Amino acid sequence: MARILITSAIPYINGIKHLGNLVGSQLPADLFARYNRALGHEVMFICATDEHGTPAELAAAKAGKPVEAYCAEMHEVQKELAAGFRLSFDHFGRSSSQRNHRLTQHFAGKLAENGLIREVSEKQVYSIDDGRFLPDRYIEGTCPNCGYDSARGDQCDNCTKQLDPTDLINPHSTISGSTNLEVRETKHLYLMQRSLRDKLEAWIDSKTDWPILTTSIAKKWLNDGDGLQDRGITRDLHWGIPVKKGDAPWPGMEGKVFYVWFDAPIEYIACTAEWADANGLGDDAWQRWWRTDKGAADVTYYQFMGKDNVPFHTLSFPATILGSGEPWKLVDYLKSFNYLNYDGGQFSTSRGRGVFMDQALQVLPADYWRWWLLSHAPESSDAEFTWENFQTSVNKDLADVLGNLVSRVTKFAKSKFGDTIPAGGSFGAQETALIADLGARLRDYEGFMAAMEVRKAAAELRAIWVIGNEYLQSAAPWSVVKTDPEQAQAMIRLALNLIRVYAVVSAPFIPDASAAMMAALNCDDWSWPHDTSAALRTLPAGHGFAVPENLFRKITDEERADWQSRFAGIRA
Ligand code: B3M
Ligand code: ZN
Repeated sequence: MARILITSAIPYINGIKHLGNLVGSQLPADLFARYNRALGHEVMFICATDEHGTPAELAAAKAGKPVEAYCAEMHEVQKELAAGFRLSFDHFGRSSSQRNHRLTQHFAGKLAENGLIREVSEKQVYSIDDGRFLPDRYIEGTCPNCGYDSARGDQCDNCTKQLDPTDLINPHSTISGSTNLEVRETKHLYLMQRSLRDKLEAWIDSKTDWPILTTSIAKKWLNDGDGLQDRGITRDLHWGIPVKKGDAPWPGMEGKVFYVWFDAPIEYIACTAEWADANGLGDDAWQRWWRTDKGAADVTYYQFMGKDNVPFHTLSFPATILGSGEPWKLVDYLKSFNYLNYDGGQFSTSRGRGVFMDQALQVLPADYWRWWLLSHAPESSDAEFTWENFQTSVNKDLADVLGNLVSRVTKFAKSKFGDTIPAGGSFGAQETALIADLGARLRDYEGFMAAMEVRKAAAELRAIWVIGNEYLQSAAPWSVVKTDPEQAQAMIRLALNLIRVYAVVSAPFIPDASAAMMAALNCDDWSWPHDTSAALRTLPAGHGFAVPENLFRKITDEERADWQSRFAGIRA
């Protein structure tokens, strides 16, 4: 049994996430967590809301609420939606937790102790009309690297370069649009990432099995131009984690908070401590996941995120960890995703374009979305959601292939042989062939799942469903029953067992349908089919079963057209 730590990028608090966000981090992380639990591994799956920074302050102001209350409310909203999508986090925490306050201050203190923090008096953009400093995201202008005209103060969305607000050409405030900006003096802490460059490079170079997307982004920011830059880790904001050196005050930094990207990844660790607190466990319970001196040496740590988050996880966060000089766990495998587009354009939270998590669940249950999103995950390139494609996938893969098999087999079995699994006959050549074919495909499926090849795993799972249909098509128990009822009984016994195997192996993708299949089989044996032949003999003759409700319904052309126009506009 292995020990597997999984974190998903933690979603910003300021609004409901769209399906592009979901498929780029939380959903594939959930797939991987469920798969590893199904194999019997010990899994810790962590996610949280990312609650600090200007976006949270501004969203709260817009909602007319104090920022603490706004964050508390939005955390509950996101938590409920995560549950709606069956995201099986062991804990869904909050980056504003006391645990994260203490741990973030602890890391900053260690970094200072190790000579990796310097104080910088810097000039920062102050918006006279807004009456405040304008950090990061609330200044837009032209990217000095690629010329994109809507680059944000912290990063260019076009070329992914991490930026400082003063780098921008022709800057303006995104709060008011004002260009009435001036540069004022303020003091900030900088993490001296440059001094950690060699360590970071050696570490990245040791990750020979990372996806190309991940390594190429990491290498790019390590080596491009003048290479890795020291990063400001404090901000002139009210809402955030107060700047302290461990437990001690930090002279000269009163009234300032840590930069949201400094504390957000630390929340992965803090969240595991929140999990321990919530379960009445001591510090050793979470430290055995994170501290290699306290039991985490045998943990394998996987991170899931969209490609825009990769630089922060391959450079900034590892710099914090390595710079602390303490034996914290570093990520072992970083799975990153391209973007999902929406119907000929981009999903966009700020512009309200696309389908958002709450809207999706109002239209159809989670499994339909999980299946489409995962089977079309933007891995090797960007992918696109269209309603036509969604309709086709749901109707063909889920309704015609899987749903139809389950309903056909259970209905036929019940009508011919009653409420229990029939005892007659024995497996012949066709059944033996199916067992061999299924076994080979299951091993391929396991390979893709272990490698987090999400699309390939989905395609293999679909192929696993298809061979069951093909078997039934050619074995044709509905004809055989007329001439050789014993043989037809053996076929149906196999087919009912096949449904159990399908429930087990499909559960990481479509957990609700799997549960319904298992319930119809009056069974709770979720053991993984390592031995295909034995797995297809698990449910014995005489075992009771029922015909389940239709597992999946088809999407009609009218519905498709209706949803397409309903979600064509801008979300209010
Ligand atoms: N909240 C960005 C995002 O939601 C950011 C991720 C933080 S991961 C530590 O894409
Ligand atoms: Zn750029």
